[in-house]
Amino acid sequence: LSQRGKAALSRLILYDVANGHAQKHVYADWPERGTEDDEKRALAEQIADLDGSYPGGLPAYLSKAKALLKESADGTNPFAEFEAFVPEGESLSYENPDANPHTGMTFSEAEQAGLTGIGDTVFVLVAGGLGERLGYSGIKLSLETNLCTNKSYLEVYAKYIQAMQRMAHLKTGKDHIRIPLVIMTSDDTDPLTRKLLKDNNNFGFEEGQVTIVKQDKVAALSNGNAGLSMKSKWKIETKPHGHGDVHHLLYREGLVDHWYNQGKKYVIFLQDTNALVINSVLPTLGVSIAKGFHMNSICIPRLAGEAAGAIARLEHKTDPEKSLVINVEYNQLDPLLSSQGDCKGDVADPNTGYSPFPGNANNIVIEMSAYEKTLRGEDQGVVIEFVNPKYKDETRTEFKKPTRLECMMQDIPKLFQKEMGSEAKIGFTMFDRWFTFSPAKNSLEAGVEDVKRGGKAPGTMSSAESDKYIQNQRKLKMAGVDLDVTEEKDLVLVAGIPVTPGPRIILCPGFSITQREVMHKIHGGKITKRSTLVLEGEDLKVRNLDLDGALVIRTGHNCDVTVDGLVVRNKGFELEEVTESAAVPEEVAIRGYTMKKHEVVEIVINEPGKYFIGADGEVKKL
Ligand code: UPG
Repeated sequence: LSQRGKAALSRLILYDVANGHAQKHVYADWPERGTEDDEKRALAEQIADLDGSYPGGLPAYLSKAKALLKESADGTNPFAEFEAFVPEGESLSYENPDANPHTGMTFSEAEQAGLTGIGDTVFVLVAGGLGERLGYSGIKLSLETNLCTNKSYLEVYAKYIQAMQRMAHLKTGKDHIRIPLVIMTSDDTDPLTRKLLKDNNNFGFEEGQVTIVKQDKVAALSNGNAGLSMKSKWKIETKPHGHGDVHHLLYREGLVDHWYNQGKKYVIFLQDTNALVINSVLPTLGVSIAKGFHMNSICIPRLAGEAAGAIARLEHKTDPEKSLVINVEYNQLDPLLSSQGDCKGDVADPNTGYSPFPGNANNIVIEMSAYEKTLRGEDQGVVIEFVNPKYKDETRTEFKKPTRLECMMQDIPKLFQKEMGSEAKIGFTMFDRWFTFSPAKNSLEAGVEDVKRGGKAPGTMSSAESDKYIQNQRKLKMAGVDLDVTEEKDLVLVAGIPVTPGPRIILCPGFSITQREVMHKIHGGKITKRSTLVLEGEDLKVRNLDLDGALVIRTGHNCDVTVDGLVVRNKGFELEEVTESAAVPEEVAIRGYTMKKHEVVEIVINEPGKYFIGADGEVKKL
């Protein structure tokens, strides 16, 4: 055995001998020297890897697991000492011109406040999860957000961050603003994430601007004594540890320290498949700056029973110092609310139709100095873990399948509280659902079942795409364009999922992010329901457009383009439902349709200059 293998194995044996021999099956009864030596070596190396990647090593992992598994078997209620209340937070609505009473800012002012700070931020994209629920075997970041531009989730986030650099420069006058992006991958997603970046020239990021950190899996456990689960005689089974790994990883890799020393002010956490969230980042940051929040979670009205966590104020029954505002995960909310208050569980408030608790979009804005200080604490960013075994029967002794410790990134408030006490300012900001939240998480089949049961948020690839169009309909409507905004009653079923009949509108991040920009760049005009419109270009203005068909306008850097009175008539694009899902690639099957591009007017201008496009669509250089 290698030195490190031998050392790690000895540590495991010493721990196990003193703690009940739950791991004997791993190291006892090894055949004598000369037999299966390579296998022994490989196992010892794996033990050393597991030991090295967990703070405190494998013994720390196993003893935590044993304690948590005992609590789980005993049916201990993790919230026994707390009572859950609906917390008070900030709220902002794109369509509401009034100021938020707490911050004194309107929606647009919050965006502009966010712009003053966005150049000093860092983005972290947690993307270690596999699309198991989605029924997709590739990486979720590679999925197309919509079939008009075919841009992937990763490309949308990348272009958004790059647009933020440009806008931060315009707002602050600072030159060469570079916003770093960290992507957390796992063994399941790492090679394909790297390939996606490489195949697309890093989506326009500069050399060194994107960092990939990979989370490690943890050992799987086969019984209530935290016995290690063996995949084979010489291999320990491993499983993902959850997105909570991100904090310790950023700390361990020295990134937080580095950013702090560079003067970066905020870290913004994104998830893999919610393209709408980029709308809410700037105003949330604006609120964080105005209120001095150390942590600010993006929230939306939550549907009762939805697979989205709830932000709750947990009041400790005896020690107010321990009370905190934190996410209660969706699988824990119903048991918690069934044992407290009116004991009705996770049900809707009849007045609003939503859960009274804000829904957690799980996009978090964290202030850097508080983050750095917290991560330097004894837990080193290791957030509290939990265990969620599925038991074979009521005796709660045997598992249906091996389990493991898990952790979630939104549990960081507990560490803030530990390191900063009552100084920690934890808040959240609520936005409209249409504006902020429509992730692609579920397979088409699961989505269809949900819709049949009356569900309003199937969370499929198709509902995510449809919600993206609807969001842009609403933005253009507000900018004075005559078009139909799809309401719930107008949705049409495609492959069993209610989607917008159109118009399908994509405003690329490079075209507009802020309300001020949309209002400035778009003016008047009309768009029919069957139409498709794609706008991309930092200095593109579209006035009095008359669209019945498909139109794509893309303009490059330093191209000042005004379109006024353009009339477009063509066959446009059309959705075609897939009837035989077995015969099409997985990414088509999970959506349930393809986009037939019959006819389109495409205007592409890349040569710097000033241009005008009138009714006939002719491009005139001025
Ligand atoms: N992820 C990792 N590593 C893991 C597991 C997940 O990076 O080991 C990533 C994953 O790629 C995704 C994110 O973490 O970007 C969230 O994972 P997902 O499986 O989509 O989470 P959910 O169980 O749907 O729940 C999360 C939050 C919940 C919130 C919801 C909003 O835990 O509180 O309401 O996302 O979509």
